[in-house]
Amino acid sequence: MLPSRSEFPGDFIFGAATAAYQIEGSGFGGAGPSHWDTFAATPGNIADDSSGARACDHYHLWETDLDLMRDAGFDAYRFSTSWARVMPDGRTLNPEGLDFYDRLVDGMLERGLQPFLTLYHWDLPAVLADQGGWRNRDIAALFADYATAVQARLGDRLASIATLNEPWCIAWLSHFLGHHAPGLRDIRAASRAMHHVLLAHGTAMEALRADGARNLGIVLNFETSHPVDDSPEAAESAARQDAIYNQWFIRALMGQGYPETALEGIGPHLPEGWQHDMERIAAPLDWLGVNYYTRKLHGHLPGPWPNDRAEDGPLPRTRMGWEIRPEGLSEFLVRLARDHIGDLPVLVTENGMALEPGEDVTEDAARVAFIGEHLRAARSALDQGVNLRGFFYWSLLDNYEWAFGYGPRFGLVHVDYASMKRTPKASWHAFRYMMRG
Ligand code: PNW
Repeated sequence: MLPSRSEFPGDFIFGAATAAYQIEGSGFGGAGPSHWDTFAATPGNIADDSSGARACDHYHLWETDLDLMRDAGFDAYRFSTSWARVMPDGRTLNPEGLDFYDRLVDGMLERGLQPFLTLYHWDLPAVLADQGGWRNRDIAALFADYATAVQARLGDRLASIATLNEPWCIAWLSHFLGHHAPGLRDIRAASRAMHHVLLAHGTAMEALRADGARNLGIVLNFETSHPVDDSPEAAESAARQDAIYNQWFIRALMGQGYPETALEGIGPHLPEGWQHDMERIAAPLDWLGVNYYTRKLHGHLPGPWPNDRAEDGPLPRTRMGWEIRPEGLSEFLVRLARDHIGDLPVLVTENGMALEPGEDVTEDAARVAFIGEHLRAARSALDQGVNLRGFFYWSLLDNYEWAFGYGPRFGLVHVDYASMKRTPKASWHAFRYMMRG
């Protein structure tokens, strides 16, 4: 059972989230290829060697999907625009792409759903990736141009805009750990990306403000870092990962500077003169988005900085292997308010779980329990004074789970990838029951 809606403030926003590449289908409607199309085309990069070429065919079934959002009774829908669809070469407008999002936003308003846009959820135009992508400083101005083009067309009807989804994933997971496009394992590339994502955010913020855009934010992912044992090396490793994962971005955004523990290894590779960008990066935000899924245990690994070994501990896990630890959500929200953001409005922009294969059915009681526990953790953060304004479940639909392909299913709604039939799961019904209050 989910908690009752009346346990939350009257204007608390409930919604579900998706991302363009994971649901739309790519490579038609005038869209250019993104670096995810090229990354997925290399055998071995994706668990089932699949791509987002068809995904959930949301590009054609978007009305059905918005109906599912409305019928669940949600207040808001968090979606993303694809840069490669809006600008196939990263620079030139594709009117057909913007037309699609124009219809989508009108469709949300017709159904009483507030449109929460994310401008970048990882589908970088392949042309820009070939020019160095997030390693190249030019990305900042190009991203700002893309942001203002979308704002010019949709801005009058949007409830809010997030610049980037999960800079840690864009920079570190993709350029140091190599799990996501462009699949690099290179500390220099990763370090530059760690700075350029933030510079792109700050540059876009400035341009969007100048164009009168409202309610601007960014979405960060957080993962509590715990030492794997009681050795001093493990304590050091957990602290280092906390600095890279949980502090790097929020500190810079709040004008607190990059954390020393992370600068030790990243600093030597940062672009020259990076200090002069810090003011632009710290452009005032209207809200912060928090994505929370799990925790990690960290220990020492021989090798070059950051010589970390990450593990999952003994708690029950989801299909992703991620431990379930709801109290981490309230801990993070409280810590963010105390150490970084104070009273700034915050939204949980993603939280969700994938089920074990075989459990990927519509009777997803484990998911209902997971959501209930995390909503209670969100409620606890409110009780502790956090200015929490809403909660978005990840995801509305089963969809393309990046490097894991179509295996893990996060949806409130089951998708049959052969027929594209949508079937609401018990978790969708639980939300519907809750939303009716
Ligand atoms: C988020 N990690 O990704 C994304 O915003 C979604 O697109 C994605 O489907 C969802 O979480 C579930 O995975 C993450 O390795 C991917 O720490 C990987 C990590 C964190 C977040």
